[in-house]
Amino acid sequence: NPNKALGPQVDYTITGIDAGAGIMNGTNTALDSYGLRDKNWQLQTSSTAAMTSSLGKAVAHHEPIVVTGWVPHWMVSKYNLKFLDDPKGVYGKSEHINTIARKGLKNSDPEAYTVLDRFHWTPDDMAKVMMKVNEGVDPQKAAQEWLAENPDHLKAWTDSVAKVSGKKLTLTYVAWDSEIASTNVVAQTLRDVGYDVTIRPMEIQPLWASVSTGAADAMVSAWLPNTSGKYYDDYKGKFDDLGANLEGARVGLSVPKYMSNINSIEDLKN
Ligand code: PBE
Repeated sequence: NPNKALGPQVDYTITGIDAGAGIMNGTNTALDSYGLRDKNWQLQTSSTAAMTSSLGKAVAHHEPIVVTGWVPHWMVSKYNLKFLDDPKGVYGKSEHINTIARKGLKNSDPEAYTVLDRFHWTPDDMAKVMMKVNEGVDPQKAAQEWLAENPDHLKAWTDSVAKVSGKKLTLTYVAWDSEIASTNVVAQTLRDVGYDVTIRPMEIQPLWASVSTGAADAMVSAWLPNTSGKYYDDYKGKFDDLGANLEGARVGLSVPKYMSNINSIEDLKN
């Protein structure tokens, strides 16, 4: 019922994801900055899978729901979501995703370094791989399929890079849908050059520690400047920042478009 206050209809709850995600920190800040805590709003910790499942149920019944949302992600098109305006700028404007390598990779593995340095794609590209995985395709297979469908990208990233034979390389990532997609695509590209690539999922803090200590070779999961900014600052000077592999990402609070009266985070207070 769009004429009834939203809070009681959703138990004053924002449905979130895993506790370590940057978007959860951002949302806790938003609860304070917008005075939502005083109005009994709370952020529920869960996982991306549990959140998108709740979202799917709410949308099926045309019920209100407020979630932590971001792009690129298939949930936006599948469930027809909109971002709530953030007049206080808690979540920042747009985010980019950077590639971070261990110090010394450039010298020990110039071929891998070159591929990682060149790796760059668009939110649309990433969304296509995510969509395949969401439809049930194994992530490695989805990456292989996408590369076969996008030979120009594979060529641009590997052109005139010398082949190596079975050198070992470890990429770390957090098992968010976006990073499952990007990490598998980069791993597959590096395999094309002859690397024996292992990808290893972990929590966000160990992810940054892994490349900063040299335990892992690289990762392509650095959402910046806000979302992973704390880790970037904590480990600064201990890794090589190869720059953005994707621009035009965004994080914030999202609701289905049918919630026509809710357009700003401020509207949650009414
Ligand atoms: N995310 C997806 C992550 C980064 C990738 C937006 C859920 C986060 O730290 O919030």
